[in-house]
Amino acid sequence: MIHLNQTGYLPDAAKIAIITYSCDTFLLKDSKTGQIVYEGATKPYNDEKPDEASGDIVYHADFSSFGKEGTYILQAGQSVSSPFSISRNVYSKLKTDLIRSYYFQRCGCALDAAYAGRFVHGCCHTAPAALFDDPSTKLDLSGGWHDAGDYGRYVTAAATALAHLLYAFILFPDRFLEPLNIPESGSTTPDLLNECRYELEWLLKMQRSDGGVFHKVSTWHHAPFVMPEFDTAPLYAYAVATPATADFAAVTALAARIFAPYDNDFSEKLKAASLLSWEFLQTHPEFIAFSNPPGSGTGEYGDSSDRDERFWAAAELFFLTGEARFLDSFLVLYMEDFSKTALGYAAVGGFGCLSFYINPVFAKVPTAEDTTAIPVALHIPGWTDDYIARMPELLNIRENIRGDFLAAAAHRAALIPQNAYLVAMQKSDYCWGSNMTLLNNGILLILGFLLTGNNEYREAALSSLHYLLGRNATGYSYVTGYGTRSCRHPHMRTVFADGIDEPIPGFVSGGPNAYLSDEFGKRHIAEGTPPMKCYLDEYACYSLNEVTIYWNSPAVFVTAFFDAKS
Ligand code: 9MR
Ligand code: ZN
Repeated sequence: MIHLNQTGYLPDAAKIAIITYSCDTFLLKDSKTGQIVYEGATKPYNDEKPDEASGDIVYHADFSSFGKEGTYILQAGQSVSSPFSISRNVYSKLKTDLIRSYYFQRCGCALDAAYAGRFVHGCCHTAPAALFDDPSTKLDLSGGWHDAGDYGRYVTAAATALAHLLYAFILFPDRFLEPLNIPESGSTTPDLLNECRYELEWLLKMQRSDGGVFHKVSTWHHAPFVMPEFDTAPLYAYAVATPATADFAAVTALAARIFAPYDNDFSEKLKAASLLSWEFLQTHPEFIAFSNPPGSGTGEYGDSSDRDERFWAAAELFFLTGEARFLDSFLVLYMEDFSKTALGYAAVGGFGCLSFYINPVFAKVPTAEDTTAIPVALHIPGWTDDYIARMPELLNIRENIRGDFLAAAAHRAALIPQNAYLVAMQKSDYCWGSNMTLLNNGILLILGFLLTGNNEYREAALSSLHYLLGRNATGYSYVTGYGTRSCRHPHMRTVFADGIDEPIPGFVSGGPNAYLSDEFGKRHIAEGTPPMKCYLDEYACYSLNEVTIYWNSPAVFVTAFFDAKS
């Protein structure tokens, strides 16, 4: 087969297709006219030795120097590739659909045909939730986004998705100006923020009056494969936990800062909620973990520490309020031993560092010559003379943060030439939700580029998109609706039950998982299958083919970065 990015390539970027059979030359043809536009020789990868991650012996067809916009197919021997585009806007529509996926995950309302087209659903999950420890107490926890293929709503997962989306907005605000055709479109607030607000309004309901935050609201077991309005089992507000509480404090502070110019009242509400959760964390310095009550079966989202979540909250509250107590906590926690580059749902240290690094109090004015300056255009209060005196100390921390991000980017970039599919992944990365690792690597590589101006990092980041969109050993594009061979049967209740053949477009599948954690996968994937091939496009495969809000969000970050308008 010929594996390439089935959506396509930017004109100025490297363009390499991967061929899994022996051939010497290849042709690039205009997909409509059949006219040959480019010819080249293939290059055997690694002396025709099988690749560890995929098991494949491959040949690379490099047509990087061809940059004319159009739609093409690549032919090598008798086989032809999927058609793909070369265009400056090649990721625009994809970016929009990746963001619109959040509208399709809205809970607590009906999806209207005006916005959802064929993919409507009725109003769901509006019944009050019973407090798990005291079921006679009922709470309104309606709203927010369904987490994934299931209908649970989980705070740490929500905070992660919001973090990817909101930091992308801070870094590249000009990529989020197009209307998304959601109910709030037409307001003066960018639609990405309107969509995030839907989640934030729900998040605010998850806070208890003492500032503690419920870990999740869900039924006792996952629903059967029915549309959400038919999932009427009782809802529970599960226990308060400190990772959820600290994530809540972090992301509401971040959102308060971002929403201030658009809606001051909402911003103030977010700020007050964030401060209240911070107070809870101060009176509960101990780690309050969450684990599923015995016999229950919805998502657990366990964690082994809350130090990184507290760290992220301290960073955001410092930049929101300018108060020294938050800076002091941030500096103490920074010295502790947790990943400073992780951007996941259990490890969030990277969000705290990113927040600190990109804050405008440190930013230089960007110029054409100096690509290391990061453009940020948000209002930040509280920068006083005291901090100017502490600047050398802060700049020192910032330099360390830069070093950590660069080390992570360099480590990831170095993996690319070591595997046949030229992706920044190692064997152990092919676990449940491997596409999140893939896309978070894309973010780290984008940061590598922004911090150095080194184009190799930009190319390396693109390799994550190429893999996601088809240049991988299964040949699937892991985004529904994108590519001629994209996944069509994601483990997603709405997509299964809506009676429509096509999946809703714009959802990222979890991707290959060598640990095969679901029954169908275990039965149908042979032992010893190389990790990159441990994938099936099957509804039953929740450990290979589910979707989640925090797998779409790093994809939004990466596509938004590459969707530059100039
Ligand atoms: O994404 C999560 C993955 O990293 C874990 O290995 C897995 C098992 O604990 O859970 C995944 O999260 C699922 C969550 O628990 C419930 N909603 C769907 C999520 C994706 O499969
Ligand atoms: Zn719902």
